[in-house]
Amino acid sequence: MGHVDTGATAVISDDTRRLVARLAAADWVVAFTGAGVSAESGVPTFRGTDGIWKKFKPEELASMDAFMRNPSLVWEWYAHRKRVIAGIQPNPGHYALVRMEEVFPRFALITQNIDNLHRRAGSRSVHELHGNIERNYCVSCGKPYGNEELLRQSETPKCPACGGWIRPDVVWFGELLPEDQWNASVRAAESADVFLSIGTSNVVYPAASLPLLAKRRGAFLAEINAEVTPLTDTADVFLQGSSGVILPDLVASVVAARESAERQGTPTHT
Ligand code: BV8
Ligand code: ZN
Repeated sequence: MGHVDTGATAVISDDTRRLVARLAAADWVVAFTGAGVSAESGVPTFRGTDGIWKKFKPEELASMDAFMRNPSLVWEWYAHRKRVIAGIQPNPGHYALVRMEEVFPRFALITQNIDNLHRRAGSRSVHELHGNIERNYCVSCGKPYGNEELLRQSETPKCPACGGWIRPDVVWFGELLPEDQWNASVRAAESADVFLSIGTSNVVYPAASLPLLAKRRGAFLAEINAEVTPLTDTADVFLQGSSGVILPDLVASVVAARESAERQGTPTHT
């Protein structure tokens, strides 16, 4: 971790040292994120103490059946999340991932988050596995709609073109993931030198199969998370803590390691 002169020497764990060394020599790096990355921005997670799924059952709100059963209830729930997300900012964890895109020759960011905070922070190559809460479309004619006009309406919005219900462009349980985003994510996982699983409980599929695929294909698998998950035993290293604290330090150490490798003329990546 970047050496902070507090008089006390920052204790660098062995896992961190190994990850910095791997990242310093990496050509292809993939980051895979979940709600934990946005927690420090104020976005409630799903399974955390005040998690969304503690209050509501996923199948009651995040499924087509639920929407068809009660469009207003489901829309109101997403309208509430849209307003919360519109009022918050990315955190240092998001910005560290933007920096990674500049540091590594090849980098991909795969996210389960629908909050658009990675893009708002400046990340460019973002694969959105579960959609984006800033987009909407008509379930009947597919016409796209932005949040602006819809959130102004008091009642549950209907499509002016065909009268169909308008839904958020997110992936609900039982629905297939967007093919282009999924295929690009599989390709990235298969070619990664280092695969970082960050702020996710790794329980929702098929997303949670990506870290396992990367490991099977020889990637060095690192997990950065506030608590252990079903993936922790499979990971080569586990950095426990807050992504908004760990990621900026990690990037600073990797940049320092790559620069000193460059100065010694040792190739930074194989
Ligand atoms: C599908 C969008 C094909 C909507 C979401 C195989 C086995 C078992 C079940 C299945 C399976 N295959 C399919 C299923 C069913 C289902 C599934 O996986 N169910 C689970 C619950 C068992 N999957 C599906 O339905 C998928 N579709 O399979 O289609 C198909 C089609 C027809 C018929 C059959 C199959 C679609 C899944 C996508 C659903 N949509 N989101 C919305 O958001 O409203 S999922 C949603 O929940 C998120 O996108 C995310 O994926 C998931 C939440 O997980 P996380 O993001 O990880 O958040 P969580 O709170 O759980 O964890 C946060 C972690 O961060 C914690 O560990 C915490 O410790 C840590 N943390 C907290 N703060 C910090 C931190 N870490 C670091 N720093 C911090 N500051
Ligand atoms: Zn329509």
